Amino acid sequence: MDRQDLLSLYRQMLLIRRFEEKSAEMYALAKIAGFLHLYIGEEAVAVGAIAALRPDDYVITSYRDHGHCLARGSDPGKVMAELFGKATGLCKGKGGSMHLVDAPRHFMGGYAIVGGHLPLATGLAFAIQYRKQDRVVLCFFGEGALPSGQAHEAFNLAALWNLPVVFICENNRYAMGTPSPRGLALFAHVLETARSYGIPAEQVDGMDVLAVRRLLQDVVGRLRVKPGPFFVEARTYRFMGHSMADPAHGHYRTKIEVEEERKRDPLLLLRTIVERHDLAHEADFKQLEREVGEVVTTAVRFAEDSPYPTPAALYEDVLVE
Ligand SMILES: Cc1ncc(C[n+]2csc(CCOP(=O)(O)OP(=O)(O)O)c2C)c(N)n1
Repeated sequence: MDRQDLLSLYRQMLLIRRFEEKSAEMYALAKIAGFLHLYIGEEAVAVGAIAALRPDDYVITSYRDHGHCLARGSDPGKVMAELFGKATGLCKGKGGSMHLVDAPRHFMGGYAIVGGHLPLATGLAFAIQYRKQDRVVLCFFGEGALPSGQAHEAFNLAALWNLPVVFICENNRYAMGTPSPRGLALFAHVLETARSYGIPAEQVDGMDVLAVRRLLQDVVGRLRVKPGPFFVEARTYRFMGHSMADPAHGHYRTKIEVEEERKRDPLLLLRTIVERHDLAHEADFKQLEREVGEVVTTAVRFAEDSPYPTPAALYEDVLVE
């Protein structure tokens, strides 16, 4: 990878980080209502994986979706306006944080029901096969979705019909306030869960954007030629609470653990590599901070200045018999 590529990955992760820090601030000011689940700490998974895609490939994810949407190239102003519930938002302010969708970018959402979107991912992959295309689907979800019935139905059909879908399990070791080893009988057997359906599976360091990108480039390249599902377990960690309603650690994990994990901050890891290879320096990173800061400020200004949907909008985009 050259300097340009490396800095582009860094910039995307930085944008997600600063965008979400700002949205947390806006939430505290009550400019954003409802739920707000931050992806801070997990940026390398979405950025690394989505970097391996073509623009016509599909991406689908859970409610922790800001990072994936921004990594797919959605306009930060429209994403922020959606969080604000404004008419200029990605979904005209009707979806909010958990339901971002950007169809022109083939970003299919944003789903709040744990495990609910896995069958949709399989369905998208079926559509690709039916139309004889060489596109792929990336489906992101937390490890908490793994024991759900829908996940198994999705794995079964994807394996049975050799559908081009990569299931990416973002294993951050917690499902809300429950350490996953306490809630999931399969926690020690995540890869075997997929393999039991005949789906090849690999683990990757989800804090290392380059490792994620390398694996996904390899997998996606192979799936285009020989379709079939693949399963990735990305070992990652969320630095914030489950949602803005929760503290960063609370009773279920210690402050020391969070501090320890922060030493492997994906931004820090990439920056260290770039600096070690003498490809960029303090001034370059300061410049990136300035640029990204400006993008986020502009996004907030756009959201603030935008109107709320009118009452009449209640009757638009609704399927009525
Ligand atoms: C079917 C269903 N059950 C319960 C919930 C409530 N809930 C929201 S998030 C969550 C934990 C999910 O954890 P995980 O899948 O590991 O994802 P993470 O939040 O760690 O990214 C639960 C139980 C839900 N949204 N949907």
